[in-house]
Amino acid sequence: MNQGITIVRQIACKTTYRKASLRLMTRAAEGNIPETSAFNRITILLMIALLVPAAGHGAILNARPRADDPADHAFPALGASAKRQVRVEWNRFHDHAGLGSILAKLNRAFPDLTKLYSIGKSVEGRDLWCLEVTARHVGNPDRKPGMWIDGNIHGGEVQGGEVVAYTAWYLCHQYNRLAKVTQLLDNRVFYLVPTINPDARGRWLNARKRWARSGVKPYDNDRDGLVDEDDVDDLNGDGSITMMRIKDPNGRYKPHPDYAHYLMIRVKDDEKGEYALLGFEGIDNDGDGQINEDGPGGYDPNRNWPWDWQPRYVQRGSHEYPASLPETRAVLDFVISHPNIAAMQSYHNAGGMILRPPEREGAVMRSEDDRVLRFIAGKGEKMLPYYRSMIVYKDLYTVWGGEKGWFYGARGILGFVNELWTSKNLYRTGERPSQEEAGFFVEYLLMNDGVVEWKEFDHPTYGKIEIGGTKKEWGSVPPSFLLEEESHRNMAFTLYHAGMMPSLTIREVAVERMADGLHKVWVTVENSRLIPTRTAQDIANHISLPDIVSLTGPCIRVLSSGRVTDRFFKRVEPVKRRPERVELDTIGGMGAERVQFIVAGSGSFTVTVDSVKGGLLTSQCTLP
Ligand SMILES: [Ca+2]
Ligand SMILES: [Ca+2]
Ligand SMILES: [Ca+2]
Ligand SMILES: [Ca+2]
Ligand SMILES: [Zn+2]
Repeated sequence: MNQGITIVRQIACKTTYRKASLRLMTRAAEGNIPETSAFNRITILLMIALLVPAAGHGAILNARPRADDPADHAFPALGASAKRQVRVEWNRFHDHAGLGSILAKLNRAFPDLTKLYSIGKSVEGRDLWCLEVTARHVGNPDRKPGMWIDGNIHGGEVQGGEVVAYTAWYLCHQYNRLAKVTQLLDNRVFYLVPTINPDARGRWLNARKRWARSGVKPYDNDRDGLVDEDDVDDLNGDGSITMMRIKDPNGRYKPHPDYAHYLMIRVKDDEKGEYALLGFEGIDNDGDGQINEDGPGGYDPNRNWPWDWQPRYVQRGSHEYPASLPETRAVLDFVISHPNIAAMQSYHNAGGMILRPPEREGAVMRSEDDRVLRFIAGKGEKMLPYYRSMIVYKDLYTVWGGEKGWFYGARGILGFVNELWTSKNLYRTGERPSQEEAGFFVEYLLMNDGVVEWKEFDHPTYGKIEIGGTKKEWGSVPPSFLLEEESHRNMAFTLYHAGMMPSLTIREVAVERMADGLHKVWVTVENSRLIPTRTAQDIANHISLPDIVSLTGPCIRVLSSGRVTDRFFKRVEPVKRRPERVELDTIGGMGAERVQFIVAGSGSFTVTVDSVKGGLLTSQCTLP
């Protein structure tokens, strides 16, 4: 019989592998192999040769790799170290408690680099957690140039939270490993607040709300005297708010022929439709003849800032008055009490934009400041594929009372809003994908994850309808496997920006002997970064205190002093009173300022540079 073939068939099945080989071994040992053709005999001998070692160590056949943590056996790809004191999966979204626990773990693992506190509370009493990250043992953290970074002011724009938390995680783990990060934390302080709208973040993530731009302070959107009385409803109870449609021969929609399970398209102008769309899942909860007209909140936290604020008849969503929301108020108080903040970054989504003020036509933006912002944004365009550097009012739309407008206008702080994620990243062709290309992505790369198949439902108002379509996660946030990339690239842009905050050194203290026992002391203070200690907006409006260069010594008296306006012709603009200190408007980006003191006396003296946004520096010298 055809024994050889039988055996081959048996060993193809893992579980019978050992049995077959043992049976064969036994038969071979007994010399009991049946007569077969020469071909089969060779096959059998070959099989025996292959099976002998396996039979001799039967245990190997049941062996499995140890099921310990693969991370313990992992090698780092470039970009992040293998040593991860705090392990976080960066391919998912965390709720407020999740983000908080990441910060708490970082704080516990890196006490020398972090301080964790709440800057205030949300409407529902959630803490706005801030992780302060800096090398706490190097210099005074409060005197380092600071960068404010927040995310998620619009509750549904969740990935901003992940980018900020990733930034905290990355900075902590790369300190003392990458020189660039070490330098940043030695010389700068980061105020990282992953979410400044935790209530609505939670609603988007957990309650499956479709839109959660607003915070959750009760608000009567339709002015009927009832507050938040008609939110969307998860009618089919699947945990997601999707769309409603109704069969209608006069409707203007039909299912896409190739992606019918999720994509509805408009029919051609001369084509008959099959369906009418009825908006998001919901019923008329209050019987006013409208569906989903007044959900929780219903304002826009990014229109509530006390700069260029306008009431709701000019700016929709601005809420009752500037900073009427506790979250806005908490950020304002923090920023005002931290005048060392010299840069800001806020994360929204989506669209792939690096947005800078002005936010309305005619609003202030001084050309010196714009030049700096433009340069930094230009770097960002190279770091962030398909992101574009844009001006809010010109390239997007008008915003009254926006956050970054306030940072610049009221505080003189340069900053950006990044609109995270662009669908151009689905295929990286630089083109926005067509409906069909998006459908292809959903079907073949996401295996239809995020799609709810259309199913019939009996609606109290509409009658027989269908519910289905895509879940909220499709479209404005990246899929899991692209989320970490988005976080890293945006963080890298922000760290570049942080690196451009002023960096001061007392380059030179030159002493020159004069007549009558007097000395002339020249101090050169250098700013080796792009951002000035005080922006043009700051100087023009006296927002922060001027930079002060002073000279003191136990046996020294300063007779006169001034800013050197021309170092070659030695022109000096003298100070009128208190000659021991010279006030400077700013120390420009990639530039230097010189100050002259005429002093009497002898012995040691100290030169101090006290810059609100540039830090506190001293230099000890002695008169010859
Ligand atoms: Ca209402
Ligand atoms: Ca409302
Ligand atoms: Ca549903
Ligand atoms: Ca209603
Ligand atoms: Zn937004």
